[in-house]
Amino acid sequence: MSEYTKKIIAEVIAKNPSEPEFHQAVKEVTESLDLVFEKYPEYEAAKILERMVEPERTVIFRVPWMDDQGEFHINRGFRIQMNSAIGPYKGGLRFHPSVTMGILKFLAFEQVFKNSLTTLPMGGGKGGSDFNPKGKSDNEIMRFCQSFMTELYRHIGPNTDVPAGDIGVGTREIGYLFGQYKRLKSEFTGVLTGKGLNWGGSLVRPEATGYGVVYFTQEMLKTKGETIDGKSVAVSGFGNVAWGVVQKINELGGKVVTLSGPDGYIYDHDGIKGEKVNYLLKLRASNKDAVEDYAKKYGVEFFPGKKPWEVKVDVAIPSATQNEIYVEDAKTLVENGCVAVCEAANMPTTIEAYHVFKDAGILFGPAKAANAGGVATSGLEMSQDSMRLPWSSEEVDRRLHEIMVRIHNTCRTTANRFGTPGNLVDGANIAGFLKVADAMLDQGLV
Ligand code: 2IT
Repeated sequence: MSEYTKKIIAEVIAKNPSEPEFHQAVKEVTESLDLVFEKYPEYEAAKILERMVEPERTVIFRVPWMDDQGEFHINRGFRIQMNSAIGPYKGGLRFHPSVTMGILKFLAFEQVFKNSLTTLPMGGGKGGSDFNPKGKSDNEIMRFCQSFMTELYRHIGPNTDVPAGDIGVGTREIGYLFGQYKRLKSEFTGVLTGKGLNWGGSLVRPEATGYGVVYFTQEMLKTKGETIDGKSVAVSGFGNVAWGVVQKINELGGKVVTLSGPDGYIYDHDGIKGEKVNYLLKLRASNKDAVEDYAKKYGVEFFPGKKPWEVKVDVAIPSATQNEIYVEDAKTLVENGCVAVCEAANMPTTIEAYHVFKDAGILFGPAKAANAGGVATSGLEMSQDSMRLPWSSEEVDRRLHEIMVRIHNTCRTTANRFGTPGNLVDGANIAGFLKVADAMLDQGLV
């Protein structure tokens, strides 16, 4: 790393001392950007990266709500408006007890690069709350969402900032949030994405992140003359993203043999297919945040407290959350003959574990490129909302597929151009950066 980027990282750590995930995300991007700064000194001169690590705005607010027994609860709500150089802030809301400023800043930072890669006009943002949906009733979720929006509404808007879902926020939560926004503003607009189909949502948005990851994996495999057909796949998580991944892998002739939750992982030798796929939606809606029920229901093995990376598979698609693949997991996957890892969750691989994959020379799809199909389809939802004209699922899926092929191409050609052929991490970081950085230069001191 250059002295310049080392200095930036030291400053980020000093200024944000209790945000290790944010440090990690900045480090990971910065490892690639030295290649840019050497070639184009104008970005360093204009302190573009120093600006990009500082959010344009952050909002923290109190979210008071009452449970079904009448007890008061206070949670913390956040929205990080990271970068609006190429469009309105765009990014999901995460409801999970692990949510802190540092987690959301890492996600917002990643989102800036990801949204840039989609080719659609979206800036980057992220938000959420430390609210834990586990064990909550539907009414409790609704009251929480209404209270959350009662503050958030003044900071967002269809041309300002357009939130969506993330962990703990699906169509149900988006519905309650949207309903409250509409009451407060007397406005029916595309202020959120991931909406229901009857009220401005887009076909294929629920599946889009998972589909996009598999399209991206398909493109990676193609460069080695391989396909998904006949491949065994380990998936972690069991939520919305995993659900989409499983469907598309099945469609393309692959077999997903694992899923995981905070409680452990399940191994289904026959593959997760047929009605088992939609059972994932029930697991998620149950608010139990556990995967063991799958093993009980379908009589397959459950490994408590373990992660699926010990299973011998051809492809790994981490789809749960950040930092779920460590060095030891990476080594095991490589030793077991895994040929491709594609990140469906945000930052599931630690920097050290990524270096294991890189040194082994296996295919690696970084999240900000590989999982961009979710937010890209949110962008397509925004287009449909603006036109007030819904597209067919074929139309949306065709555009999503095209976007994923294009992102993969961009990552490859950018990696070539900067002298790291085949390195999609460098390609994604650099291509994502350049578009935003150039827009910032064009707009002056912003
Ligand atoms: O991490 C992500 O890209 C998302 N949670 C989706 C964001 C969006 O605005 O659709």
